[in-house]
Amino acid sequence: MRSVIAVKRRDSWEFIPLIKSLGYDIAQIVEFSGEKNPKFYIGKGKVEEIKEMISEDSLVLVDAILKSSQWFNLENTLGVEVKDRVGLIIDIFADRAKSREAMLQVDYARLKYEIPLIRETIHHSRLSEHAGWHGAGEYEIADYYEMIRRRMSKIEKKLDRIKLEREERRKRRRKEGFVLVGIAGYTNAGKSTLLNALTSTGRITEERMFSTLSTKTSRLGRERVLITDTVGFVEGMPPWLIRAFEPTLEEIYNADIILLLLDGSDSIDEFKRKLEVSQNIIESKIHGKLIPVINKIDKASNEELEQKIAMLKELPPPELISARNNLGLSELVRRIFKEAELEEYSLTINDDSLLNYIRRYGKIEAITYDERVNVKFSMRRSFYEQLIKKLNQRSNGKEALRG
Ligand SMILES: Nc1nc2c(ncn2[C@@H]2O[C@H](COP(=O)(O)OP(=O)(O)OP(=O)(O)O)[C@@H](O)[C@H]2O)c(=O)[nH]1
Ligand SMILES: [Mg+2]
Repeated sequence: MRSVIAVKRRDSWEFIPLIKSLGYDIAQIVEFSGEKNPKFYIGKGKVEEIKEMISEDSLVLVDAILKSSQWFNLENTLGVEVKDRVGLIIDIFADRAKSREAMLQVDYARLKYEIPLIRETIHHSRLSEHAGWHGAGEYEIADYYEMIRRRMSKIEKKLDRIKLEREERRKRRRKEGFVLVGIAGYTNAGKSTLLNALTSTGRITEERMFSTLSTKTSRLGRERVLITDTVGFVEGMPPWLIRAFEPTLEEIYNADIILLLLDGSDSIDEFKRKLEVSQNIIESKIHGKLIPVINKIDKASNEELEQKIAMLKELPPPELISARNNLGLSELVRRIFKEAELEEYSLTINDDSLLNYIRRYGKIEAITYDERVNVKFSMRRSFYEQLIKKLNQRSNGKEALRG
C-alpha cells in the first residue's frame, strides 16, 4: 500500500473522501489555502513541509487542477509521484470502470491527462533537467508520446461508434412511443438507488463516490417509460474530462425528461455548491424538461428543506423524495407522466389494427369486449393524436367515443 500524502485545500471536505474511496490509507494531511505560488501552485514553505514527510514510495495528491509545469516542478522537487485532483478522479474512474464503454472512456481520459505532462517532461529532458517520464529517456518519451496519440485516435473512433449506436437506439425507442428519462446529479446523490426503487433493478448503490460509471436503462414497470442512471458529477472535472464521458452523458442531455437529483441531507452550503456544479454541467446541453428532485428527505429537517427549496427558485418546482425509503415516489412518477404528456384515454373501437397500435405504442390498462372493444390505456399525447387520425380515417369518426 502506497503511503499517501494528501495536500488538501483547507475548506474542502471532499478531497479526503475521494482518496479514501480508492481504498488508500492517508499517512499525512497537509492543508493549504488557495493558489500561492505559480511555480508549485502551493506555497514554497508547504513544498518544504511535504518534502520532510516523504518516503520512497510516497504518492502526493494535491487538491487542485495543476498546470503541467506546476506538476513537473512538484515531482522534480519532491522526487516522488504527484497527482492532482483530475489524476485522482481518473484513478477512481479506472477503479470503477466495468463496461467496455466506461473502460474506453477512462483510457481516453488518462491519455488525455498524460499528454501535457509528457510534453512537459520532453521539454525538460531536452534541457536535461529531469530523468524523463517514469525513468525513460528523451527518445523513448517521444516514441511513447506518438504511441499515445495513435491510441487516442483509435479510441476516439470506437467511442464515436458507440455514440452513434446510442443515438440510433434512442431514436428507435422514441419511435416506439417510449419516454426517455435521465437521472442526473452529483456523485452519491442516490441516482442508482432511485433507479432501483422505480424499476426494481439490482443496481449497485454504495456510500462511496462514483459507484456508477456506466449507464443502465430500465423500464418503469410496464409503462412506456425508460429511465437511465449514469455517472455522477463532481467538482473540478475540467471540460475535456466531461467530454470524455460525453457518450454516457448524452443519455442525459438527450432525454425527454431530466431528473436533477439533489442530496437533501447535505448542509446548505454543500447543497448549493453541488447544485451549481451539476447545473453547470447540464446547463445549455439538455433539450428535455427538467424536474429537480430533492432526495434523502428522511435525513433533512423541514426547516432546512425549505431553505433548499428556496435555492431552486429559478427552476421548476422540485419533487421531494426518499429513494431508499420509498417516499414521494408515486408523486414523482405522476410528475414524469405529466411532463411527458403520457395520459390516460378510453376509446371504443372495432378494428384490430387500432388495438395493435395501442398495444405497440401505449400501455393497456383495461380492456372489455362487447360488440366492440372498450379499451383504457395510457399513451404519449402525440401518439394518441396519430391514433385518432387513423380512427377518423377508418370510420369517419363515427365509431370513436372518447372517454
Ligand atoms: N438516508 C438516505 N440515504 C439514501 C437515500 N437514497 C440513497 N441513499 C444512500 O446514498 C448512498 C449513495 O446512493 P447511490 O444510489 O449509490 O448514489 P449514486 O448517485 O448512484 O452515486 P454514484 O453512482 O456514486 O454517483 C447510498 O448509501 C444510499 O443508500 C435516501 O433516500 N435516504
Ligand atoms: Mg450510482
